Amino acid sequence: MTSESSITSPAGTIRPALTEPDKSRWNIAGIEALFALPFLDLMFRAQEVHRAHFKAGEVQRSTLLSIKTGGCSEDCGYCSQSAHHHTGLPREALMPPDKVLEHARAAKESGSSRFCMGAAGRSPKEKDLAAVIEMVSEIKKLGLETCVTLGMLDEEQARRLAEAGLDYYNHNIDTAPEYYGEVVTTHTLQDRLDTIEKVRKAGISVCSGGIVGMGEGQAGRAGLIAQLANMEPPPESVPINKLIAFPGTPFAGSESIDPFDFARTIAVARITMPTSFVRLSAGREQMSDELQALCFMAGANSIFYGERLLTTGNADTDADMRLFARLGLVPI
Ligand code: SAM
Ligand code: DTB
Ligand code: SF4
Repeated sequence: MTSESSITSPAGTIRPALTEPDKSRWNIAGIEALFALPFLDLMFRAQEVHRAHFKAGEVQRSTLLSIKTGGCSEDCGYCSQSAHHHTGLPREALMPPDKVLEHARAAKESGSSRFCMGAAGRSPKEKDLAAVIEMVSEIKKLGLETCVTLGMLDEEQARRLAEAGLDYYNHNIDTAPEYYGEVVTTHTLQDRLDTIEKVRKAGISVCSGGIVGMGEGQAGRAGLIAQLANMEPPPESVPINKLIAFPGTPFAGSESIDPFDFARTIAVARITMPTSFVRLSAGREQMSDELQALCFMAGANSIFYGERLLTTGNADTDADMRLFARLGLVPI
């Protein structure tokens, strides 16, 4: 529950004063009120919260690699890797550990602090999990943090990953509870929450966020953020992805989200999850430098760094470092 009262902003306009939540519970109305703030007020609030919890300007970098691509049994409407859609994406078996390690070394060299490995699929097969466990322990030796995203896990699988030293497990809730069934039908939001719970119990940090730009509207974005912010505790890492409208997927024709609404989503994530890293994730390649700068202003303090995401391109690393220099951002 948020506490609200009316105060006069320095500019003289009346705006709701939304304090940080009591006992870390946020209700939808409180989150919608944040979205409804005048843009500059919202940005100001997000900066205040950001600076109270993080060093301003420091941005963490994670490099992503698809270690098993395509042919997925699930029907997530945004995903190029679902076998339900006709995206023409070639299916690739699990990448051998030595090749994954080569990519991890290159990521370390480029300055990334975390190496994230993504595998398509509803849940990992035993043979693949054993290989991923080997990858995690080898990559840890390079001095990189590790993150994997392998779909749904059972308790034993989560325990084994934790034992290998896995730092983060990525499992996005993707959209608001009310909108989930419009996006995926082969599993439920509750399935995703159950896996997150098992990951948390195993002692692995949680990376969970969502996608905006799938026609969810502001109410949908508020629902997504409420679900994340009310986790106890909220995910340590919160990726906010801008839909990459992949040809052949049901969401290919989605209308692009207004850039200011995208920045608003980042700001609301920052305010409601003050101690989480908020990652400006998919979609950066299509964003202007100015929109990215606004997102950093809004409290984003992490990016995917490297030429590729999973099946699509990412912003160029040289361009990223030029942008960091122009903005005085400090890569960590
Ligand atoms: N199969 C695993 C899973 O579903 O968790 C891991 C891979 S899945 C591709 C990881 C996340 O990537 C999704 O949950 C979604 O948030 C994001 N993603 C996938 N396709 C995307 C797209 N076209 N645009 C933006 N984000 C996307
Ligand atoms: C996340 O939230 N975004 C990443 C990562 N976690 C696994 C994936 C983005 C995928 C973008 C579309 C693609 O490259 O296939
Ligand atoms: Fe499969 Fe994950 Fe893509 Fe859904 S998001 S279709 S589970 S790879």
